[in-house]
Amino acid sequence: MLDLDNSGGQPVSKAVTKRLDALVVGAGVAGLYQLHQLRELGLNVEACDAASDVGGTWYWNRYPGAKFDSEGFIYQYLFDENLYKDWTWSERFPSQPEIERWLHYVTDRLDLRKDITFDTAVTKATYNENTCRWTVETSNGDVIDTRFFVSCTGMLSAPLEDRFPGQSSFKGPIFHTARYPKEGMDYTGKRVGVIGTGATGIQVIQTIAPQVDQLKVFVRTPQYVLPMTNPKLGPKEANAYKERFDAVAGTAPHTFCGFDYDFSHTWADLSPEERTAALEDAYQHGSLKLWLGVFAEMFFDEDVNAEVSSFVRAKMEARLKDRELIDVLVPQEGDYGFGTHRVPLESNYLEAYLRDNVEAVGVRNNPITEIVPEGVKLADGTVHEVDAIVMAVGFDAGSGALSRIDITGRDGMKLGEEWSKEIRTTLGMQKYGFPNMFMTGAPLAPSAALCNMTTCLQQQTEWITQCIAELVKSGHDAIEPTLDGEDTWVRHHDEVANATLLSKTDSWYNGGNIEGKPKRLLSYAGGVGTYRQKCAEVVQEGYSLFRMSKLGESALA
Ligand code: NA7
Repeated sequence: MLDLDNSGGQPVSKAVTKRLDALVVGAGVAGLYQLHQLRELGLNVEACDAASDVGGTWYWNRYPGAKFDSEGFIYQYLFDENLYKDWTWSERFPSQPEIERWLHYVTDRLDLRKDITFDTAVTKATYNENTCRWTVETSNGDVIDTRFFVSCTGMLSAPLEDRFPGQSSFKGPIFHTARYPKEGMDYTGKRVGVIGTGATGIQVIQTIAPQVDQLKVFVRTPQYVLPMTNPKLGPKEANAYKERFDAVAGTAPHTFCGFDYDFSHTWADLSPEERTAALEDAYQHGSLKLWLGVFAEMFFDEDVNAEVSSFVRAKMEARLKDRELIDVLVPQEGDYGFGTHRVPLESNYLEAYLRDNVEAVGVRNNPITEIVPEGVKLADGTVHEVDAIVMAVGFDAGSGALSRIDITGRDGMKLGEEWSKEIRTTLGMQKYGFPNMFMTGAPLAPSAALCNMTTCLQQQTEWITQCIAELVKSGHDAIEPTLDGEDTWVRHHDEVANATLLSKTDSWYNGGNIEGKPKRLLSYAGGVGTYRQKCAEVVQEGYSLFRMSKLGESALA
C-alpha cells in the first residue's frame, strides 16, 4: 500500500465524510480504466458519476441512432488481451445500446461497480495548500478529503441545453440529444423538428426520418459527410478482427488519430489520377479513413484541401441531385474546407432529404430566433409548427464540464475564471495553479477531439497513474506544472495548431460554437503518436514542465 494520508487533521469548513487517496470523477471510458489502475496501484480510490450507471458519453447519449464513428474493435481498450477478445461486437460500427452493454461488461469484469457512487455530481473542489489535498463536495452531501482529484468528465459532456429563448414555452417534448429520455420517444404520427446537423443530428435524422409523420431539419452550416459501411459481424468476422489484436495494439497508439490506419499517401508524389484513385479507395472503406488516413497535406495545404473538398462535394451532390437541397446541405467552394472540423459518418442520411416527409429548412440567413409554444420561429417571423423538438446543438466542449464545477486551486485561482479568459493546460493533463488535479479528455491534448477516444484516454490515464506512483514513491506530496512548463506546452500547441487549417474553421474544435468562448484549438494537432512520445519525454526528463513538491514547500519555489 502506498502511504498517502498526510492530511494532518487540517480543518476544512465542512465535516469530511470520506477520506481517499484519489477520487476519479466520471465512470465513462476514461474513468473506469483510471479507477482500475489506481486501485491496482494500491490506492484507496473511488469514483463518482452524475449518471445512475457507468458509461459516460454512452450513458447520456441515448438519442435515436446514436453510434460509434470508430470501428468497435478499434474503440475497445487494448490493455488486456482477454478483456478485448472475450467481447464480441455484432457490427462494425455498433450502436449505443451495445456500447453501453460493453462498458457494463468491462465494469463487471474489473469489478469496478463497488467503488463507484452513482447519481452523484461533484459540485465543488478546493485545494488546501497546507495539506496538498483536495476537499471535494458532491451533490449527495459527501465532503471528500482526497490527495488526488482526477477528472474523467469527458470532452463532450456539457450539453448546450439552453440554446434558444422560449424553450420552456414549447408545448411538446424538447430534448437535447445528450439528455434524451431513457425510455425513448415514440414519434409515430408526429411532426418532429431537429435542430443541428453535426455528427449527432445526422444520426438522429437518418434514424427517425422513416418513423415520423413529418420531419423538419433546421440546417445552419452545411456539413461534409462520408458514408459508413456497417456490415454485421458473424463468428468468422469477429474471429478475424480478434486475431488482429496485436497488430491493432501495436499500431493505433502511434498513428495520427489513434486508429489502425494512418496517412498513406503523399500528395506531391501522385498524379491527379492516382490522387483520385486514393481518395476513391478511402471513400469505399466506409469509415473516417478518407479524412484521417490518406493525405496529411489536406490539413495544412489549402490547395490540397480544396481538391479533397471538391471530391467529397461531388459525391454528396450526386446523391442529392436537387439544386435547392444541395445549396442548403452541401458546403460550397470557399465555405470551409473538408475535414477542418469533425467529419460525421452517415448511412443514407442524404437520402432522407429525398423523402416526401422530410424538409430541410435553411436557417443560415434566416436564423432561429426563439422557440414558441407551437414550434420554431425564424428571424423573418415564420413559425415552423412541430409536436416535438430534438436539439442536436452540441456541447461546451473540452473545458465545459470542469468549468461548470466550482474548482478552486492554489491562491484562490478559479478554474472556470481562468478558462473564461484563456484555455491553457500542460499536456492537457494538468493546469498551473491546480496541484494534484489531473485531467483526461481536456483541452490541448489529442483526446480533446482528434482521436479515437479510447486510444487517447488509455494513454492519458496510464500516464497519470505512472505520475502518481512516481510522485508518491519519491516522497513528494504534490505535482503541478510550472508556469514556464505550461507556457512551453501552450506555445508548442499553438504553433502546431496554427500551421493547420483546423484553427481557421469555427466549430466546437476551437470554441467557435459558443459566443464569447476564448478561441484556441482544443485538440493537440501534432498527432496521437507524437503526443504520446512527448508525454514520455517529459517523464524521461524527470517531469520537465512540472514541479514536484513536499508539504510545506511552496509550489512556486
Ligand atoms: P456539433 O458538431 O457542435 O453540431 C451542432 C449542430 O447544431 C451544428 O449543426 C450547429 O450548426 C447546430 N446549431 C447550434 N446552434 C445552432 C443555432 N443557434 N441555430 C441553428 N443551428 C445550430 O454537435 P454534435 O452533438 O452534432 O457533435 C458533437 C460531437 O459529438 C461530434 O463532433 C462527435 O465527436 C460526437 P453550426 O455548424 O454551428 O452552424
